[in-house]
Amino acid sequence: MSVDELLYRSRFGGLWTDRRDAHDLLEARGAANAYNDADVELLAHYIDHGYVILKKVADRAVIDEYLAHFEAAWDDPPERLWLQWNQQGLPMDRRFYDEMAKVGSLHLSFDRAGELLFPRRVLRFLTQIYERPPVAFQTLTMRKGSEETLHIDTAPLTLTEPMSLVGSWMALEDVQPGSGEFQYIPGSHGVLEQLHHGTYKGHNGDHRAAHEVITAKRRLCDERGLDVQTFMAKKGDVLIWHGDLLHGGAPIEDSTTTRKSLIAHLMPLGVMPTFFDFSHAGVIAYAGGGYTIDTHWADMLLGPDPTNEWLASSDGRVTKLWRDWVPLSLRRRVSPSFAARVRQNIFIRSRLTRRRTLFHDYKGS
Ligand SMILES: O=C(O)CCC(=O)C(=O)O
Repeated sequence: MSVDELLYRSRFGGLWTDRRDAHDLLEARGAANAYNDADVELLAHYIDHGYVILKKVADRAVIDEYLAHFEAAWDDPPERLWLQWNQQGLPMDRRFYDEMAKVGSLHLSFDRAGELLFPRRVLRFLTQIYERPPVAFQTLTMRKGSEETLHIDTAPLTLTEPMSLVGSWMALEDVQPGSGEFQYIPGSHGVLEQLHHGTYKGHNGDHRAAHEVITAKRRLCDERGLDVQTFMAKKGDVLIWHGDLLHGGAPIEDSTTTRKSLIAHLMPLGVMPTFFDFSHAGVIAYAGGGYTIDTHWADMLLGPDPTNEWLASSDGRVTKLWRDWVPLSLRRRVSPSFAARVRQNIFIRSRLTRRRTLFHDYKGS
């Protein structure tokens, strides 16, 4: 057994909250007044159960503004806005208004995105587990429940530090019973780690291997008596979950209901997603704290337009850190199946943007 395996539950290391001695660290830090009592309680809960619920943390006025922006986007979408529907990436279109569609990174065109994604208590908690500033690398905004089967995010959303992945789910309205509530299995992050083909943290597009990992994880949860819980959230409540926590959306029993929600997928500053070629993306700092990846990387290639809404909504600092930071060797080390998936994604994306020529440099690497 390697030193890392002794120190961490995962063979891929993790945050300090993933260490086997996390409770000792927490106790020592609490005693040194690094955290207040409420912090200690939340952090201990996160270590043991792999999630925390922060009630009424988001400003309702900001949520209402975001919902108005979301509503308007169906008829007049911001440039390049896309959605996921039925496993496909498609341009935003009102045809999907009443469907189970996930709208990607709408926050980039929203003036108050920093306030929405990083309410004070959310920012505090993320900064405590990361010990670095948090970065939202992707958001998904939904009108309806996803009916997504229980899964773990570390499988599709690979990062240079795979175990630093965290999700946040915000209720944009009070959740109604039967609306396809967000579900999760407390403690499922802590069962014996299951890897794809016994080796990979990410599934790299191999859905059969992903299914095997989920099935094995669920069996381990059953053996431990870990049960599915439902998040009956009120507007403005946020649930933050560990990348290895099983979660998903319950079946929709009442199709007349909406379940407006916002997911952010997060990592610490300095980490890099590897499930997609983000090497041209910049990072935007929000005035109140926290960052986002600017996924309008095509704009970065062409030169950012300072009048862009997304740029105006930040404090104006757009850094090329991302591009400079990524070692060029990284892209040469990806497995063939991962590279194939990247190319497939690039093709889908390029059909959306009709700018295929922008990607020739990746293919050449
Ligand atoms: O909001 C939900 O229903 C869960 C969605 C989810 O986990 C996902 O999009 O990966």
